Amino acid sequence: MKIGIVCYPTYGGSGVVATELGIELAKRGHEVHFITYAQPMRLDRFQDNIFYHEVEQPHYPLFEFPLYSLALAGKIIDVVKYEQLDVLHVHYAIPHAISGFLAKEILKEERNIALVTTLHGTDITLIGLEPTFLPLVKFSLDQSDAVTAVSKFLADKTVSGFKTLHEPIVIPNFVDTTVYHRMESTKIRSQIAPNDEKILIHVSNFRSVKRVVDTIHIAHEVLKSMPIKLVLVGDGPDRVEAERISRELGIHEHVRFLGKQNALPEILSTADIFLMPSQSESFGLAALEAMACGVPVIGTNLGGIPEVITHSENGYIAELGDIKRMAKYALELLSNKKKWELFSTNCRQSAIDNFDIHRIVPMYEALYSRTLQTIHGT
Ligand code: GMT
Repeated sequence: MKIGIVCYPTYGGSGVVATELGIELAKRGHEVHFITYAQPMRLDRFQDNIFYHEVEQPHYPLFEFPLYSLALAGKIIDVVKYEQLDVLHVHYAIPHAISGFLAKEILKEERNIALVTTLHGTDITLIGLEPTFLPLVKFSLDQSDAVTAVSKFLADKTVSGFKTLHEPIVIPNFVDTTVYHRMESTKIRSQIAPNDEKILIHVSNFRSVKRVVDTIHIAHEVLKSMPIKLVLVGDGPDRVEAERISRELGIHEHVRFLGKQNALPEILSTADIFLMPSQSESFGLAALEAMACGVPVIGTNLGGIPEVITHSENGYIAELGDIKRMAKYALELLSNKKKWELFSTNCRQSAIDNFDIHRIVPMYEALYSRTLQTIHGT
């Protein structure tokens, strides 16, 4: 198939999923065309069958605000027409599903393309619910030929929040367990924890929903009982506050801010526990990547997190903001080698059994084929 993929190219989870999906589809023989405003972050290696089309922003004195949605629709029309695409797969509803619909409508006489929309999180749980966007999102979902959500939680939220005509199909996020696995990491580990301290890790874009400051408070609690290091990977709005709190609590020497990093499997392999104290998380891709590297996760009982972590089997789940309980769970695992090893093995196994890329990507392929058959009446 010839597949167009529209996504945010930046650090967010939806861009990561879209890019990894495109790369895997290309490996499986499909022709994949990324249509984005910048090179997707994970599109960092050469791969046959992959093409990249950059959306250019029009500049005109009359346009006080950038017209990205329209520029994107125009670019999609161009690519569908000249590259003869069969499927357009848009990730994150706003504005991608709306631009996709517009392009599909404009093209319908000459090329009937299958429009597939994948919902990722705040497009449904937060920003999409704003009165300005809600009718646009609902309309574009009802007009998509197929809609998927990355968790059951998100599919349910879509139906309850938008009263969509159809329930989204759940296709969970995935990880390449041959890339994400526990690997030799003695060198990085000794740099981060020179006295062989245990390592807690958190990876995110430091937006407020991620509750990065909670990770500092958890580390502060754990440090009362044992020496540890807290490693924070990523960057974003809450970094400054997290740095300030760690200094205020006097634990800054035990907290390492690594900023944005690409060598995630290596860094995750140094860790003993992954912290995900999020306030909202439709899936928790970062937790899954950690689990594939054998790192048990302590997370909140919100959104799709319980669909990824099984409490007391491969990690722990606590109430939002319950710092003391999360610290207690961390201590329980860090001080019981046998238990940690069991959880670590279970994490890896769950990633392989339930979320491996080779299990999930065929679900998208099957969906594309079904959708094409439906729209072409074959
Ligand atoms: O920033 C993004 O690209 C998407 C972001 C969001 O805010 O919607 O992340 C969501 O998509 C990821 C990939 O499907 C999920 O793993 C995250 O849980 C989800 N984030 C939230 O729901 C807050």
